[in-house]
Amino acid sequence: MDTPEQRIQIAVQKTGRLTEHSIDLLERCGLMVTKSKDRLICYGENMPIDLLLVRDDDIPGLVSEDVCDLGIVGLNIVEEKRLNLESEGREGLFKQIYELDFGHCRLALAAPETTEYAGPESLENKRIATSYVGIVRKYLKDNDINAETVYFSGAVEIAPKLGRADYICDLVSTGSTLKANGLTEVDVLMDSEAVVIQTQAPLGNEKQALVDKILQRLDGVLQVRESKYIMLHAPRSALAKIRDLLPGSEAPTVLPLDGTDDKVAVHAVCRENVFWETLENLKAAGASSLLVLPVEKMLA
Ligand code: PRT
Ligand code: ZN
Repeated sequence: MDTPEQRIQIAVQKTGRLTEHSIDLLERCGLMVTKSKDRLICYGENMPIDLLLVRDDDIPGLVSEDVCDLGIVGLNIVEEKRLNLESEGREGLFKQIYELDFGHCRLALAAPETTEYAGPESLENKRIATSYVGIVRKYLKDNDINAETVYFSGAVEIAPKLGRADYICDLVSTGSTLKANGLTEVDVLMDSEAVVIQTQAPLGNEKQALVDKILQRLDGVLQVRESKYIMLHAPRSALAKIRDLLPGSEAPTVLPLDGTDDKVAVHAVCRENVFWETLENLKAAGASSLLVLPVEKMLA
């Protein structure tokens, strides 16, 4: 049995927008977890990796304080925590290593529809309600603006109606929450998505090897997300043109076809989606018997 010191702890959001995607991603890296009743910790069954299920706001702190080795959290939360620590004269002891391409949103500034916004200078002497005080203050400082930040832990969008603020700064994905509250997006402070962060504390050799392994698998899972395996037949004379048309592929494999001298089979991994237009262009260049398959795993 592994001692806790030898096991990797990964902090993941307990319940929320990132939970399902985060666990699904780790499962696609080969991790099988036992979901305990209280679901505070999910123990890895086939690897010495456990998931700590917590509020997303706590994740950068847990990784920074070395309670967890890795964490999956929105970049918005990471940046806010980093600025909060910085304002206390401390440094966030975590490094951001991977963008995970889910949980996309933007931290946007919005105002009642009647407000006329002409750039950051319109914020001078105004009140901005937000849960992201650190990021908003930095934005104001960078733009040399004097404005007041009003902290709201949730339901930020009702602040103007309550007369508590002139503007709000909150996360937006579809924009329907803003619309429902009579607000218009006027500026974007940052784009965000889920990221993996890692503690800066040195891990022992064994633990580091396991972290490297899980990160390599993560890389493999992320790389194949859009990747396709494409197979086609082509006349040798059309090879150069066909190679140019294959989207995001490295050197394709060219195989002889039994019974013909001038025709070959071409196999390639394309790291981008393959659209119908691409197939039609390949066909027009002389390709035939085109087949496109999804890629499940990849190890470079
Ligand atoms: O309980 P815990 O603290 O863990 O969860 P939470 O309620 O703080 O976070 P949660 O689950 O709402 O969001 C987790 C992360 O998902 C955020 O930190 C972001 O990185 C990311 N994310 C992506 C979002 C959104 N999209 C999003 N739309 N987080 C919040 N929202 C809010 C938005 O502010 C608005 O109020 O969802 C509402 C709907 O958005 P619209 O624009 O689609 O209407
Ligand atoms: Zn939260």
